[in-house]
Amino acid sequence: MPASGHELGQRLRDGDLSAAPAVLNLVESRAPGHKHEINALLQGVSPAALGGEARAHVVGVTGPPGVGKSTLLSQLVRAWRADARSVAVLAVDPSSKRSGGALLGDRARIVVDPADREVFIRSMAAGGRLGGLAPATRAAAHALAATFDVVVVETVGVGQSETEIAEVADTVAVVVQPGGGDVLQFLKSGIMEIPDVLVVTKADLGPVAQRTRRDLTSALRSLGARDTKVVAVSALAPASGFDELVDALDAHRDGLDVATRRLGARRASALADFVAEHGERGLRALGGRRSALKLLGEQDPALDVPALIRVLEGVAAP
Ligand SMILES: Nc1nc2c(ncn2[C@@H]2O[C@H](COP(=O)(O)OP(=O)(O)OP(=O)(O)O)[C@@H](O)[C@H]2O)c(=O)[nH]1
Ligand SMILES: [Mg+2]
Repeated sequence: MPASGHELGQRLRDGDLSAAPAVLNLVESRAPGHKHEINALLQGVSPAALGGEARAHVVGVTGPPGVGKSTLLSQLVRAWRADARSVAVLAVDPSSKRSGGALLGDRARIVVDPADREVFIRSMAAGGRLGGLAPATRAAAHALAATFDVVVVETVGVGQSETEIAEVADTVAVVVQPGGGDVLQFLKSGIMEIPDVLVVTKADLGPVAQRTRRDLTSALRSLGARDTKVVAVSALAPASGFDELVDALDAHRDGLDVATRRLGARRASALADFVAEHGERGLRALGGRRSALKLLGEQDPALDVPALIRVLEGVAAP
């Protein structure tokens, strides 16, 4: 039986990083009564319970399969740890479902110091489609944000996946392969929303990485997105570009109205969780996505995600 949500909420509020494994066990639990406990947990880490927004910088890292996200995170975690920031990484693994079959054989794991108690890494199952987040991942990210300095959600995808990750993350970094023309095309054609930070990996491959960086920078400029930083990194030894990447992520967070972004994230998460549970049929009962979002937008900003879901359920099935 997983630990109680109430008790875990208290441990997270007390700054107890060692609560993380039990938090993951609870949010992934299928045991009877688990939902009630998850709701208690989320209530325990809501802004009302915390007396403000959760402390963490929630960072989404997304990009095509095999681009180098996990290798990059090994270095990024090292850089954050050198700065004494505690880090939790939730790596969404699409391989458990069929549409995520494009994975390379040479997939790398995130490598961290196993003795370091201020780093927590966990793989989680994906939601319904590539780039999708499961309700358990959203809940875990919300909960761990109360305690860790940085919470990372790694997802595989390109194109529309960053929209979904933007629903939980303060800052979305899209990772691009040198010569990765598809991201450039997606950006230019508007298929892809403009990310907060773009990262060109594998800079050790030579001039092609710098060219990709320049192409992306000029594409962003022509789209009017001058604030989006494009950083080139090499994650293989000797690693390079990580100080600049840490700075770019921090700069985005510093420029952010966190309360507004988090409020939007809670509302979007509530709708996504509602749809995961009640399907398109449930969404139709709300009069579609637009009217569901309008309804959510009229709610008290202090409501946590489970309370917002109850509002939707009350309207869909009065
Ligand atoms: N040359 C070079 N190779 C890299 C770099 N970063 C990653 N790789 C290689 O790229 C391959 C894929 O790296 P991963 O970190 O697994 O990529 P990923 O994006 O996490 O992959 P998925 O999780 O499967 O989508 C591995 O063989 C890495 O060694 C880099 O900076 N330079
Ligand atoms: Mg990976």
